[in-house]
Amino acid sequence: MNIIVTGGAGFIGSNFIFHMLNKYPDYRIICLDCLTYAGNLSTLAPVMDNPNFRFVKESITDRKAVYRLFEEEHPDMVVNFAAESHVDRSIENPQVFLETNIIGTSVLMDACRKYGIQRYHQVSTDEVYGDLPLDRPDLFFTEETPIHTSSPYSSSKAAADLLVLAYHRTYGLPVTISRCSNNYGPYHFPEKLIPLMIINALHDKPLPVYGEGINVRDWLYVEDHCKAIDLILHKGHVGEVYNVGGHNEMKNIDIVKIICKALGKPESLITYVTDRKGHDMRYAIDPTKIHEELGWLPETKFADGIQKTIEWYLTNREWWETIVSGEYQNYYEEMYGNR
Ligand code: NAD
Ligand code: TDX
Repeated sequence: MNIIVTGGAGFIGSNFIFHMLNKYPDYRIICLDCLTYAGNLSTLAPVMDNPNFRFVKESITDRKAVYRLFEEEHPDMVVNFAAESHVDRSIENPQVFLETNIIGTSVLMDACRKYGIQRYHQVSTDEVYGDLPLDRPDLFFTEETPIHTSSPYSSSKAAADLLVLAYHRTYGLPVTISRCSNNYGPYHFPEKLIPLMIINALHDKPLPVYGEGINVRDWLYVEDHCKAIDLILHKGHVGEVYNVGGHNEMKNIDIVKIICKALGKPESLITYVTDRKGHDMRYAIDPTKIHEELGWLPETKFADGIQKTIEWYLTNREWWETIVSGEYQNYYEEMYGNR
C-alpha cells in the first residue's frame, strides 16, 4: 500500500505517520507538506531514515507538483491532514485558509480523479457543525447535524467537506470523511490551548483564558484519532462521514487548572483576556456511528493522556523551545503583546 499523507509535519499528521509505519511495516508512506509555520521537519526525524518513508516539500495547492508526485508514486490512498488549522489566525487573515483548505483539497482530489485512487480520506473537524448551547447537555453533533459554521477556519473546512462529497457524487471518487473533536498530545503546536498553557506555566507567564473560560471542548488523545482514521481507511464505507470523539467534554478553565496543578504552578497565573470573536460555546461529538459500524472506542482516559502530554513537553523542551523562539514568537507578540 502506497499512502500519501499530506500535512504530516504537523501535529496529528506526524502522529498518524508514526502509527502507520509502526503498525504496517509493508506500507510506504509519502509525506507531502510545504512546511508552513506549523510544519516542523524535526518532528519527523525519527522516521526520516525509514526506507518506507519519503518526505516531499510541496504545497497541496501546487497542481503541477501534486500531479508530479502522483506520477512518481502511484498512491493507493491519500489522507489529507494539510490545512491551516488555527481559528484565531483565520480571524486575523482568512485568505490562506481558503487557499489551502479549499483549493488544496480540490487539487488533491483532481489528482485522485486523474490518476485513480482506492481511497481519498479528508480529515475534518467537529467545528463544521458550529456550536451547541451550554444549557443543553442532552445535545450532541451527529453526522446528520447541519453544517453551521462560525469562523473562517471552520467555514473553509466545511467548504472542503462539501467538495469532497460532491466529488463522490459527481465523479464517483471513493472518499471518506472523519470529523473529530479537539485533539491533544505530543507535537501539538504551542499556539493551541493545552501546549500554550503548559509552556506559559513552565515560564511562570500569564495563562490567557478567553472570555470567562466556560467554553466547552471535547478532548481526544491524538493516538485515538489516528487509530480511528486507520480503521476508516481499512473498513469504512465509501461516501460516508464518521464523527470521532470520546465523550470527554471539559470547560477551558478546568483544563487550565488541571495543568497548573500538575506543574505545581499557582492559579493566580490565570488571566482572563478578551474573548475570541464568534467564539463557539460547546462542541460535543456523538461517536455512535464509528463505534457501532467499525468498533472504534477511545482507549486513553483524559487523566492519563494529559499526564503523558505534560511529561512529553517536559522531556522534549528542545522541540518547542525552537518554535517559541522563532517566527511563532513574532505572531504571539502581535496577538498578545509582550505577556
Ligand atoms: P497543524 O497546524 O499542526 O499541521 C498542519 C500541517 O499542514 C503542517 O505541517 C503544515 O506545514 C501543513 N500544511 C499547511 N498548509 C499546507 C499546504 N498548502 N500544503 C502542504 N502542507 C501544508 O494541524 P493539526 O492540528 O495537525 O490538524 C491536522 C488536520 O486535522 C487539519 O486538517 C485540521 O483541520 C484537522 N483537525 C484538527 C483537530 C485538532 O484538534 N488539532 C481536530 C479535528 C480536525
Ligand atoms: O490562549 C488561548 N486561550 C483560550 O482560552 C487559546 C489559544 C485558546 N483558548 C480557548 C479557545 C477555545 O475555546 O481554548 C479553546 C481551545 O482553543 P484552540 O486550542 O485554539 O482550539 P479550537 O479553537 O477549539 O480548535 C481546535 O480544535 C478543532 C483546532 O485548533 C482545530 O484545528 C480543530 O478543528
